[in-house]
Amino acid sequence: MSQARRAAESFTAELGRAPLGVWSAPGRVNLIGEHTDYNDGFVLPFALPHRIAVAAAPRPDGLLAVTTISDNGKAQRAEPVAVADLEPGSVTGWPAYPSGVAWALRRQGLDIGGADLVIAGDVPAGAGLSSSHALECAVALALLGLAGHELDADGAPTRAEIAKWVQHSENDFVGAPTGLLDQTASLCCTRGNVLFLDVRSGESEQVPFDAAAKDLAVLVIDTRANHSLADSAYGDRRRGCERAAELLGVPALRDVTVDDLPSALRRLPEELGPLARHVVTENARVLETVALLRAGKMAEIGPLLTGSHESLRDDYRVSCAELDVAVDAALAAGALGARMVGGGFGGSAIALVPTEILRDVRQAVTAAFAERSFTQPRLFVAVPAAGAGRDHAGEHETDQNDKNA
Ligand code: GAF
Repeated sequence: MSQARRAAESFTAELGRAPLGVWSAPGRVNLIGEHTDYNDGFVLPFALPHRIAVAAAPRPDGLLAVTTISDNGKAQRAEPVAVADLEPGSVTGWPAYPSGVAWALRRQGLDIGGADLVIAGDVPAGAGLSSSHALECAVALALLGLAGHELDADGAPTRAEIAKWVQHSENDFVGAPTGLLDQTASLCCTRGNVLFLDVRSGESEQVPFDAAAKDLAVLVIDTRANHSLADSAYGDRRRGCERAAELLGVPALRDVTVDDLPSALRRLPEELGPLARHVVTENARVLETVALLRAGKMAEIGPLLTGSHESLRDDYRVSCAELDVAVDAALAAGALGARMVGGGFGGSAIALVPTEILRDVRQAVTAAFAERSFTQPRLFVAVPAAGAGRDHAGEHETDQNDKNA
């Protein structure tokens, strides 16, 4: 059953009336371009078939009442909050995510009123696949839809604008200093494509990505590790990059080219050099990857993926034992390239694998984890799925089927 249908049926069961509509948004993997978004750089994500769906209806009393439905169908209700009274710090824990979106939309002057929201989803939480952003994007579309701003309609807020508002909610209400990658991926990706986004200009291009047509597959390896360092380390890295840009006299590390790098490194203190080197070389790797994909040379992007991992591991220092084992085992078994994705310190890796050896790579990764007594990883093949939108009966069923690939 699609997540949209689960959310709609749960809404009716919990609240005794039908929702006005259902909106959903996907998780993502980033093919390449990690920790570049908050440096004004380039990213290349695609949407997963896994989605978070929000069934919604307006409430006349101005309260936001949110219920989530767990995998086993159990409902968890957050304390209803008055939308007009929302301010940073007023809501904590998971309800801060939907509340923050309502707050951010109101800050744009949008007439967001009370609502009942029932949320169901299957984006693995804590797996670095952007479940919280999928939740926020789906809530944003639901609240906008209830307020009469139908997505993609004439005069409606654009997807890129909504992504910025969701980022505002995440940064200033939830308190996580994240960039624009995940929200833009969830809102702007399209089925069958990776999204090449220039974060500084906001320009984007849908680049076709049909791995199966090249006898390849993108294997996602959710390591199930989630190290507590992640939040503080993310902020540290971000501040380090901002400081490096300041010392170099540029608006952001995006402005340093690979040719400038040797002289830039001479001017930076020892602890900031590797951060800058990662960002500069990663931006270059994204551009090379896009050029190869445009030229139909998907198999040749493998070394760029692996180069990205090495840079994240050695220079940016956001990998961990589980991610390194996943990458090394996949490569040793014949993957063309592999890398960690997302913020790091746990979560998921991806591997680009010839389909004829997919089974061997899966087995090699599973065996490597067993050998080290790590929790068994969750493995699936990811195919670029549709971005966020309003769900009409059965609309995302094809994507749902892709999850079983
Ligand atoms: C997390 C953040 F939310 C993104 O903005 C991005 O910085 C990513 O880590 C690293 O590329 O997912």
